[in-house]
Amino acid sequence: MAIQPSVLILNGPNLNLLGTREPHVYGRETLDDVEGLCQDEAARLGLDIDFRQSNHEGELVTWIQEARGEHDAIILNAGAYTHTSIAILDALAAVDLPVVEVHLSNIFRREAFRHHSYVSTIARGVICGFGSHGYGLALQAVARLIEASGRP
Ligand code: CA2
Repeated sequence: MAIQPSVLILNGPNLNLLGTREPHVYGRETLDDVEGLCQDEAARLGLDIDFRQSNHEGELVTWIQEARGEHDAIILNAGAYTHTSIAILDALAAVDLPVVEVHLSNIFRREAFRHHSYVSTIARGVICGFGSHGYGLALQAVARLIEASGRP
């Protein structure tokens, strides 16, 4: 049986707090709920996923570097590092995998400092403002990108 394509889903700082505070901005679901949603959608699409969260920029950089040869695409909600981290941008450029950027909130309806994203400068596409549903949409997008790349 063929091995299924694998997608690394990375979540940045403070996303471990999902469902505990600011439900009007980020919804009521926990990060475990989001992982469950991703598992269901990935099974439907025939993808394997590796779902992780870190509050540390360097750990996210290391995981992105290690994705080479291990995964076929990356879905990234880099949290606040979206707006600040050239290190994460450089790691994404080095790993040379398709990247889909996700945000729970619509960053363009929020403070001006959230309107710029370093991740967007390298992402194949960006999904924001649809809450946890955005992760499912991102999985659909990477499934298409992987298929279009001709991966067996
Ligand atoms: O909308 C998103 O997904 C964000 O990536 C979330 C980040 C924010 O800095 C970005 O601008 C947009 C913040 C994540 C913080 O998550 C919390 C969840 C619950 C309670 C407190 C923080």
